[in-house]
Amino acid sequence: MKKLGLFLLICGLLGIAGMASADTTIFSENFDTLNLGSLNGQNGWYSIVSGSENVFQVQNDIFYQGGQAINATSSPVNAAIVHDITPLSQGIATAYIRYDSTNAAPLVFGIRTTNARITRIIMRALYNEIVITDKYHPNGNEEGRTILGNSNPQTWFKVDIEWKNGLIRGRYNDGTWSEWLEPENSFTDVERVYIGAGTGYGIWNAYIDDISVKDTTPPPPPPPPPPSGQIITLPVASSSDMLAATGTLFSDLWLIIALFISIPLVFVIIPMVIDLVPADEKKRR
Ligand SMILES: [Ca+2]
Repeated sequence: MKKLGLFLLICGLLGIAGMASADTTIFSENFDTLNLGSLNGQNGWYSIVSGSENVFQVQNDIFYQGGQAINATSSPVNAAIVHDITPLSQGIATAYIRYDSTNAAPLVFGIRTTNARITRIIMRALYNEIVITDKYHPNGNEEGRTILGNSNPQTWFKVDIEWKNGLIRGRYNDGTWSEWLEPENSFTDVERVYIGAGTGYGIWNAYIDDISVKDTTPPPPPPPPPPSGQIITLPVASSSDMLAATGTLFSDLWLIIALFISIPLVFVIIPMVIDLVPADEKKRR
């Protein structure tokens, strides 16, 4: 029973190890242990837009989980703050977003390379709408926006961005994924996640919490089995075959015994008999 238990334990551990190799979380941020106040400079987050360093604030009034989240405050410019991640050609970035009035400024969650934006999910409070973009559209037109779903104020919702083979797609509240989109800025690896906020709005009660990034690269295929020869199937001997084989063995034994007897007869006994013949007899011959 002990051996059986050990066997099952090893199987269980191998199973757990196998599960861990798929969809590994490579980055997560819940903001719960950061100091209240500006996010810029804390835990690897840094602003990439001059003049927006203090737009994103750690606060503990409204949060999705833990006890703290980020609130976007008034900004004189379109703000962006980023966190570097291990470059990843295939993955899913997830965040939870909320706004408390339809006048809230747009809040953005997105992925980037070091040098350029790839895509972003925009919370458009004015329209109770969540969209993903594949074009920059600096003039604010609707081109390059795909609606993922309709949202509601004062309700946390989940957004996902998936990327693979240079394409991106989005999902709202675990619903249906959008189609795969080709972003205006091509990319090989995602290198940063970022939070953004638009300027020109008077209300800034938008929040973001619980950001994570998963590596969805499939595990490498198992190595091929070592080369092996042809599998030989040995015939199973019947009882009659066994008896016949036993008979052959005994007849062989008798042959061996006869040889053992005849060898001394030829080489020892016969010469002895010859030597017993008298010498004169030999001469006579
Ligand atoms: Ca939190």
